[in-house]
Amino acid sequence: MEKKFFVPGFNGAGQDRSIGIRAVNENYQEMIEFVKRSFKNISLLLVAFSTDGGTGSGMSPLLIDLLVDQLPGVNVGAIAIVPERNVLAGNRINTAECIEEISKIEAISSVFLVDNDQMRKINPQSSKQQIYLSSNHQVMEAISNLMEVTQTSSLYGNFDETDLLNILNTRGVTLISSATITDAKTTSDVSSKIHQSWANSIFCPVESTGVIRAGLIYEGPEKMSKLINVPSIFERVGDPLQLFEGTYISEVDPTITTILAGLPFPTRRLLSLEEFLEKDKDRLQNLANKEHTQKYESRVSWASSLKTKRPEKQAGSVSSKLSKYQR
Ligand SMILES: Nc1nc2c(ncn2[C@@H]2O[C@H](COP(=O)(O)OP(=O)(O)OP(=O)(O)O)[C@@H](O)[C@H]2O)c(=O)[nH]1
Ligand SMILES: [Mg+2]
Repeated sequence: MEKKFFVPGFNGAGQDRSIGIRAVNENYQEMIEFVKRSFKNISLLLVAFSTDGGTGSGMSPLLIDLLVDQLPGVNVGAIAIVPERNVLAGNRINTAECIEEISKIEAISSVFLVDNDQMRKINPQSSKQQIYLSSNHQVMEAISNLMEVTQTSSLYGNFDETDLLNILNTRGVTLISSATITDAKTTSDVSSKIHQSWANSIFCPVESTGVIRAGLIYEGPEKMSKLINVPSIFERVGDPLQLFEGTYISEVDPTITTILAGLPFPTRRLLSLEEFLEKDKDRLQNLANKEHTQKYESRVSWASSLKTKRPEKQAGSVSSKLSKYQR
């Protein structure tokens, strides 16, 4: 069933975040009631929005901050879209403001940063719609696959719902990725396949160390599972505080799914969006000032007088005309 709530009286924000914020300010009670009514018995709520528009970007940080208090027993996280590299200043400003606000919410759980650039890298020729569709699809697929795994039992070690929630309730940036390791011959092959999957997922690539909680799920033949070496997998990002593992032996192509949670915000990726503004600061400031000062001066204003009408004609007296023609 589709569950949608349209905030009455609002129809998009035209990239103006303050309109999104105002919509929540004026309607938060109805919005929270709607969420409570629509999603019963949940343990995690993920709020999905794009950071570079006005509506979602403006609304979501405030809404999440309210929801974390108003939904007892529910953890609240975010699925936030980071725009493609080539977007213009207005979008970049919104993303920077939105991500900063999201990162400061104290009681937030996982923040998934869906990077539209990642899809673009793989499909440079695709339309925006194709990029959006396939990234939406992959995000949902990644999350629902994980939930499916938690419903499966294994003699070799379960990855259950509590494990998943433990990871997803971690505050910070979270990433899910899968690597097929069919051709791997050594433990280092396996580790490097996993590292590649961190760089090529639909989420912002992992940039630095600092994973707090992680999950590692293996599906495939038993023989390949021997090539998994935890220290070498985490060498690049540092050992997490807790690792939750699941091993599911079957004859499918060997696949390793990793979940990294508690990562710091990807400074380099976000800087690449911000740098464009910094580099173009003077020109952008000029553009903004010009809006209020610019004028056009016509060179033919003198010509306006050509059109001035003759003064109202005053009826002369008959006698004066008669006398004028008198001979
Ligand atoms: N991955 C993905 N990105 C999307 C999708 N829809 C929108 N985007 C991203 O969201 C950005 C802006 O989206 P908008 O739909 O304009 O944002 P909004 O929240 O509606 O805000 P306003 O239109 O300004 O009111 C785009 O530049 C994309 O980065 C989607 O379905 N998938
Ligand atoms: Mg829109």
